[in-house]
This record gives sequence, C-alpha cells and structure tokens, in this order.
Amino acid sequence: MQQLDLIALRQGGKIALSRALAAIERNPKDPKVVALLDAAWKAPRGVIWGITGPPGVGKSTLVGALIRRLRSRRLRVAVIAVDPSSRRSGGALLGDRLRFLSDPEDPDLFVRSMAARDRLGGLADLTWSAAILMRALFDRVIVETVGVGQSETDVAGLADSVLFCVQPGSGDSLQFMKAGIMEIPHVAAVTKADVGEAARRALKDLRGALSLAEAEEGWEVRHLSCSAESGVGLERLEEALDAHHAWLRARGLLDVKRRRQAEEWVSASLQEDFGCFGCARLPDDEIHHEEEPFIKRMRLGKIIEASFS
Ligand SMILES: Nc1nc2c(ncn2[C@@H]2O[C@H](COP(=O)(O)OP(=O)(O)O)[C@@H](O)[C@H]2O)c(=O)[nH]1
Ligand SMILES: [Mg+2]
Repeated sequence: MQQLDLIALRQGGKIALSRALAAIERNPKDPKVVALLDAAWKAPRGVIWGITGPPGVGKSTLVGALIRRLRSRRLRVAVIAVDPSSRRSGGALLGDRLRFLSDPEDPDLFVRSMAARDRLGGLADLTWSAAILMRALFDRVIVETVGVGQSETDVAGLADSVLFCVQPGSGDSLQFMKAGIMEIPHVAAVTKADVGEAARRALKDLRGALSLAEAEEGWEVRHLSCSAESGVGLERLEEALDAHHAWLRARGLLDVKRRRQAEEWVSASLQEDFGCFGCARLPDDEIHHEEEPFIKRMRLGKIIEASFS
C-alpha cells in the first residue's frame, strides 16, 4: 500500500485523497488506515456542514452556489453527496448533478458521492471516516443528505452545523419538525426565494414551526430564505452557518460535540459488527476512555471478540 500520512495527503492533491478514500473503503481496519484517520481526527482544519431536506428542494444547487462563494474566498472545499439509492444501483441518482459541482481544474475543490448504507438506510461508516479525513484537509466539508429517515439523523451525528432546506409551497417538513420527529437544525432556509409569494409564506410557516423548537444548548435556530438561482440570501446563509460555528467555539462546545459524535460513531460501528448482545459484553471501565476514535473502535472490537472465544 502507498504511504498513508496526512503530510503526503496534503501535498498529493486530489489523486492522493482519492487513493486514501479507496484504501479506507477497501480495508477500514488496516492499521495504516486507522492511524491515518486518527491523525486526521486530531488535526481538524475545517468545519463540517450537513445539508439536508427533501428531494428536489434544491440542496445540490445550493451546494453549487456555496462552493462558488467559498472558493471566491479562497477556502478549500470538499463535498460528500450521500446517495440515497443503494450501493447496487451504483449511485446513478446523483451522478448527473455532481458533474455540475465538480471542477477538475480546481485543486482545492473535491466532490465525491457515496452510497447510503443499504441495510439501515443511514450514512455508511465510510461517510464518517471520509468526512473526518477531509476535515483535516479542507476548510469546509459539505455533506448533502436526503432529509428522510435515518440519514437525516445520522448527519447530525457527523456535522458541526446542520442546515435544513425547506421547499416553498410544502408544509410537510415543518410538520415533522413540530412533531419532534425531525432533528432540529441549526439553520433552516427556505430555498427558491426567487419564486416569490410561496417562499414568503414558507418562511412565515418556518418561523412558526421554529418558535416551538428546542434548540441545541440554547442556540437560537436561524431562519432565512435564499435562492441559489438569483443569489438572494446566500450571504446571510453563509453568515448564519459561520455564526453557529463561532457560537460553538466561543462556548467551548465544539470539541465537546465532536468528541460526543465520535463516541456515538464508535458505539454505532461496534453495534453494526457485534450487535447489542456483543456490545453488552464490554466492561464499563473499558468504554469511557479518552482515546482517538478509530483505534478505540479497533481495541473495543478486539475485547468483544475475545469475550466470545
Ligand atoms: N427557481 C429556483 N429553482 C431552483 C433553485 N435551486 C434549485 N432549483 C431547482 O430545483 C430542482 C431540484 O434541485 P436540486 O438541487 O437537484 O435539489 P436536491 O434534490 O435537493 O439536491 C432543480 O430543477 C433546480 O433547477 C432556485 O434557487 N430557484
Ligand atoms: Mg441533490
């Protein structure tokens, strides 16, 4: 296997990153892969944004507009588009839209689609690992997921900040939020503001839905409308996402949150391999250990395996 370290990755550009992602996909338990991921975990450069919302709301178009804005600020951007279609269909759903987003000439923009997990419909293990790796290399890592079912909850376990997109003229998603079925986002945006009245009404409804929402640790959810097509509201959108990040940082919550997400990932990953029954065999004093998540997952997995033999 080729050299897998962060410094080589920083210098190796998109080809090196693609190779590293392939190595993670092929053998996530290879000690070299685990070491690379933990090194990335300890050296965050950027911020992870999760973008979610129903199909057709305009997420990918918005990501495209955000990419242009971020790149004009010379920020390095990576995008993971989580394909809701299964692995077997080969990610055909997203392929077309991704071509609009990626620019082979731009070394500081990396776009990848990844299949959602077949079994539970949520984010694949690989998505979390890839996002952590990209966070060490890029200023913004944008993860686009379809806001239905498990993947919407999973993106909250991955992103620093979650943006939820609302379609003008459809109150469905707001009902979910009111009913507490949906994870509360940090920023909620009505898309396609250029359509006029329907978008204004949706913003009003959104305000109503959010007035009942319990926000994370006292963060007041920002809401706005924007249009990827006309550019209206995009500056406010970016400001809102940056404000949430600054807010987390100022309160010392960013590291706490990332650590908690890592613990959740370790548990979910162990459950996937060993089931609840297997995880129940872990002695309590082994679990709460300040340790990098990828090596920790391996260590705890070995303890469970040993308990069966
Ligand atoms: N009028 C208008 N249409 C938009 C806007 N953004 C996206 N769309 C359209 O909405 C449709 C779905 O967009 P897409 O980005 O693929 O949505 P996704 O499924 O949420 O990723 C496409 O036909 C877009 O052209 C916008 O700002 N204004
Ligand atoms: Mg899309």
